[in-house]
Amino acid sequence: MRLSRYFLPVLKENPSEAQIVSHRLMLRAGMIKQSAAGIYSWLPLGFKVLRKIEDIVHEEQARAGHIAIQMPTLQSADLWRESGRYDAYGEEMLRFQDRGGRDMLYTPTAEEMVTDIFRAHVSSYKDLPLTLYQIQWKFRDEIRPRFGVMRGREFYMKDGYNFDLTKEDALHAYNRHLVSYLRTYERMGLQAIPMRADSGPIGGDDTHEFLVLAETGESEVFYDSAVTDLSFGDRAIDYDDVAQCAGVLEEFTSKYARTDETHDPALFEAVPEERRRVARGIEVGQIFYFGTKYSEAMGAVVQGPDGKQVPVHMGSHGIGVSRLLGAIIEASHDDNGIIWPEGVTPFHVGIVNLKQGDDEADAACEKLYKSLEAAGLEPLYDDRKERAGGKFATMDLIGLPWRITVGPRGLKNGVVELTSRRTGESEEMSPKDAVARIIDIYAPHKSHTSEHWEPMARQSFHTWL
Ligand code: 5CA
Repeated sequence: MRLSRYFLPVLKENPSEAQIVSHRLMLRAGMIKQSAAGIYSWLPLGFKVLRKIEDIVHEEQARAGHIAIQMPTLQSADLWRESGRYDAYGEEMLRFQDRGGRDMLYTPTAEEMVTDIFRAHVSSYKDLPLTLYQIQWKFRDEIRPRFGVMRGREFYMKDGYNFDLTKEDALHAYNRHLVSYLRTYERMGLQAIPMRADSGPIGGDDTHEFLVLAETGESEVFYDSAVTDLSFGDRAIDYDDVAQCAGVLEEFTSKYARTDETHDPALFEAVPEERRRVARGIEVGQIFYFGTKYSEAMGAVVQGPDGKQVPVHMGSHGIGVSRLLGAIIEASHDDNGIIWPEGVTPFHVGIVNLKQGDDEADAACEKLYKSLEAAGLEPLYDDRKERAGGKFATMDLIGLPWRITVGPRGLKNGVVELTSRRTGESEEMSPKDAVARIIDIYAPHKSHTSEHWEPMARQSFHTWL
């Protein structure tokens, strides 16, 4: 993309309504525009990152054997009356009537809808296990929408639902989700710690929230600092292997880590004092096992191996896809702007032409741009007739992890400058070497760390459906 032809409405001033850094930077970098309280339009740069995050979620769900569907945002109240949640959900649910006077709602979550699909089409244990998921807009009429996309009223969520014959099988589905979430967040450059939590209106006893530590987080959290030493890394995992998934759960959840809702001061005391931490966190996901709560209420039964009809065991599993943009920025920024992890960056590399209009500089930039595109990468070329300082400030603000700077002086010596946004370190090299370095940074074989994770393929997320 050439910046002169892009739509990147960056703001010079700090927007006064933004209380936390991620909200401020998303507005300043022209990623979102508020249209009503807690409701946003996604502008090109924000939309691109949202799609990158969505891609990773789809890839990791596919890897775990989960199957994508799409359910409607507008749902009939009747389904929710069957589960008893139409009355129980309260004021967070947006309700309205269609022209025929039928009660409708905008989906805040989709346990009822997915259970209805299941009971219409599945009648035998032979079709189990089954996990269906979607990535879809949700609406919750939060009392205090705030912090931009962090607590929206309309927000984008991955919600998955497992159907299993036995509690044991459903707990394997729970563990499988926990493992796939660890991978998912690490690929986004995040450490999200699974913490024992409270189930709220979804119901059930077994639930973990995934929290990203950040001073601006809305949840108070209590944990053993040993949990922050854990990383999933690039370990091979067989999602059908019950013992392996249980082993990962044990590794990541056996140390003390709880939100304020489930905090137990007596148990916390047992953690060695120097490892006790009280901090704040952003909830970026939650997994639940709730047994037969919905299947019994809604008649989602299958014929078991013994011929008897039994209600299926279920759980639901959510990732706050739109909230993740805020969480990633809270975890990765500096005074000059955002620092995107490679896994989610909207463009792989920025090209800054220090002297637009200079024949040699223009030609060198064009060549870099075309070589990077030919390698399947997306460069953002700042080809505007602006002074260098302004160009650097924009690149720093929007946070591309790598920048190639091209100027007539360097070109005289046959070099351009490659700069890391994270460390600020620059290196001079030939344009050819700079291209090779960028290709190498994003190459599939660099799958060994969370920042250089191998995408399953370089296609769009539609591949995973
Ligand atoms: N049905 C279950 C699992 S699919 C469910 O709804 N879980 S949830 O309520 O925990 O939501 C899942 C995730 O969505 C949360 O962990 C959080 O990251 C995100 N989320 C929830 N409410 C909001 C909100 N108002 N704004 C942005 N993200 C939100």
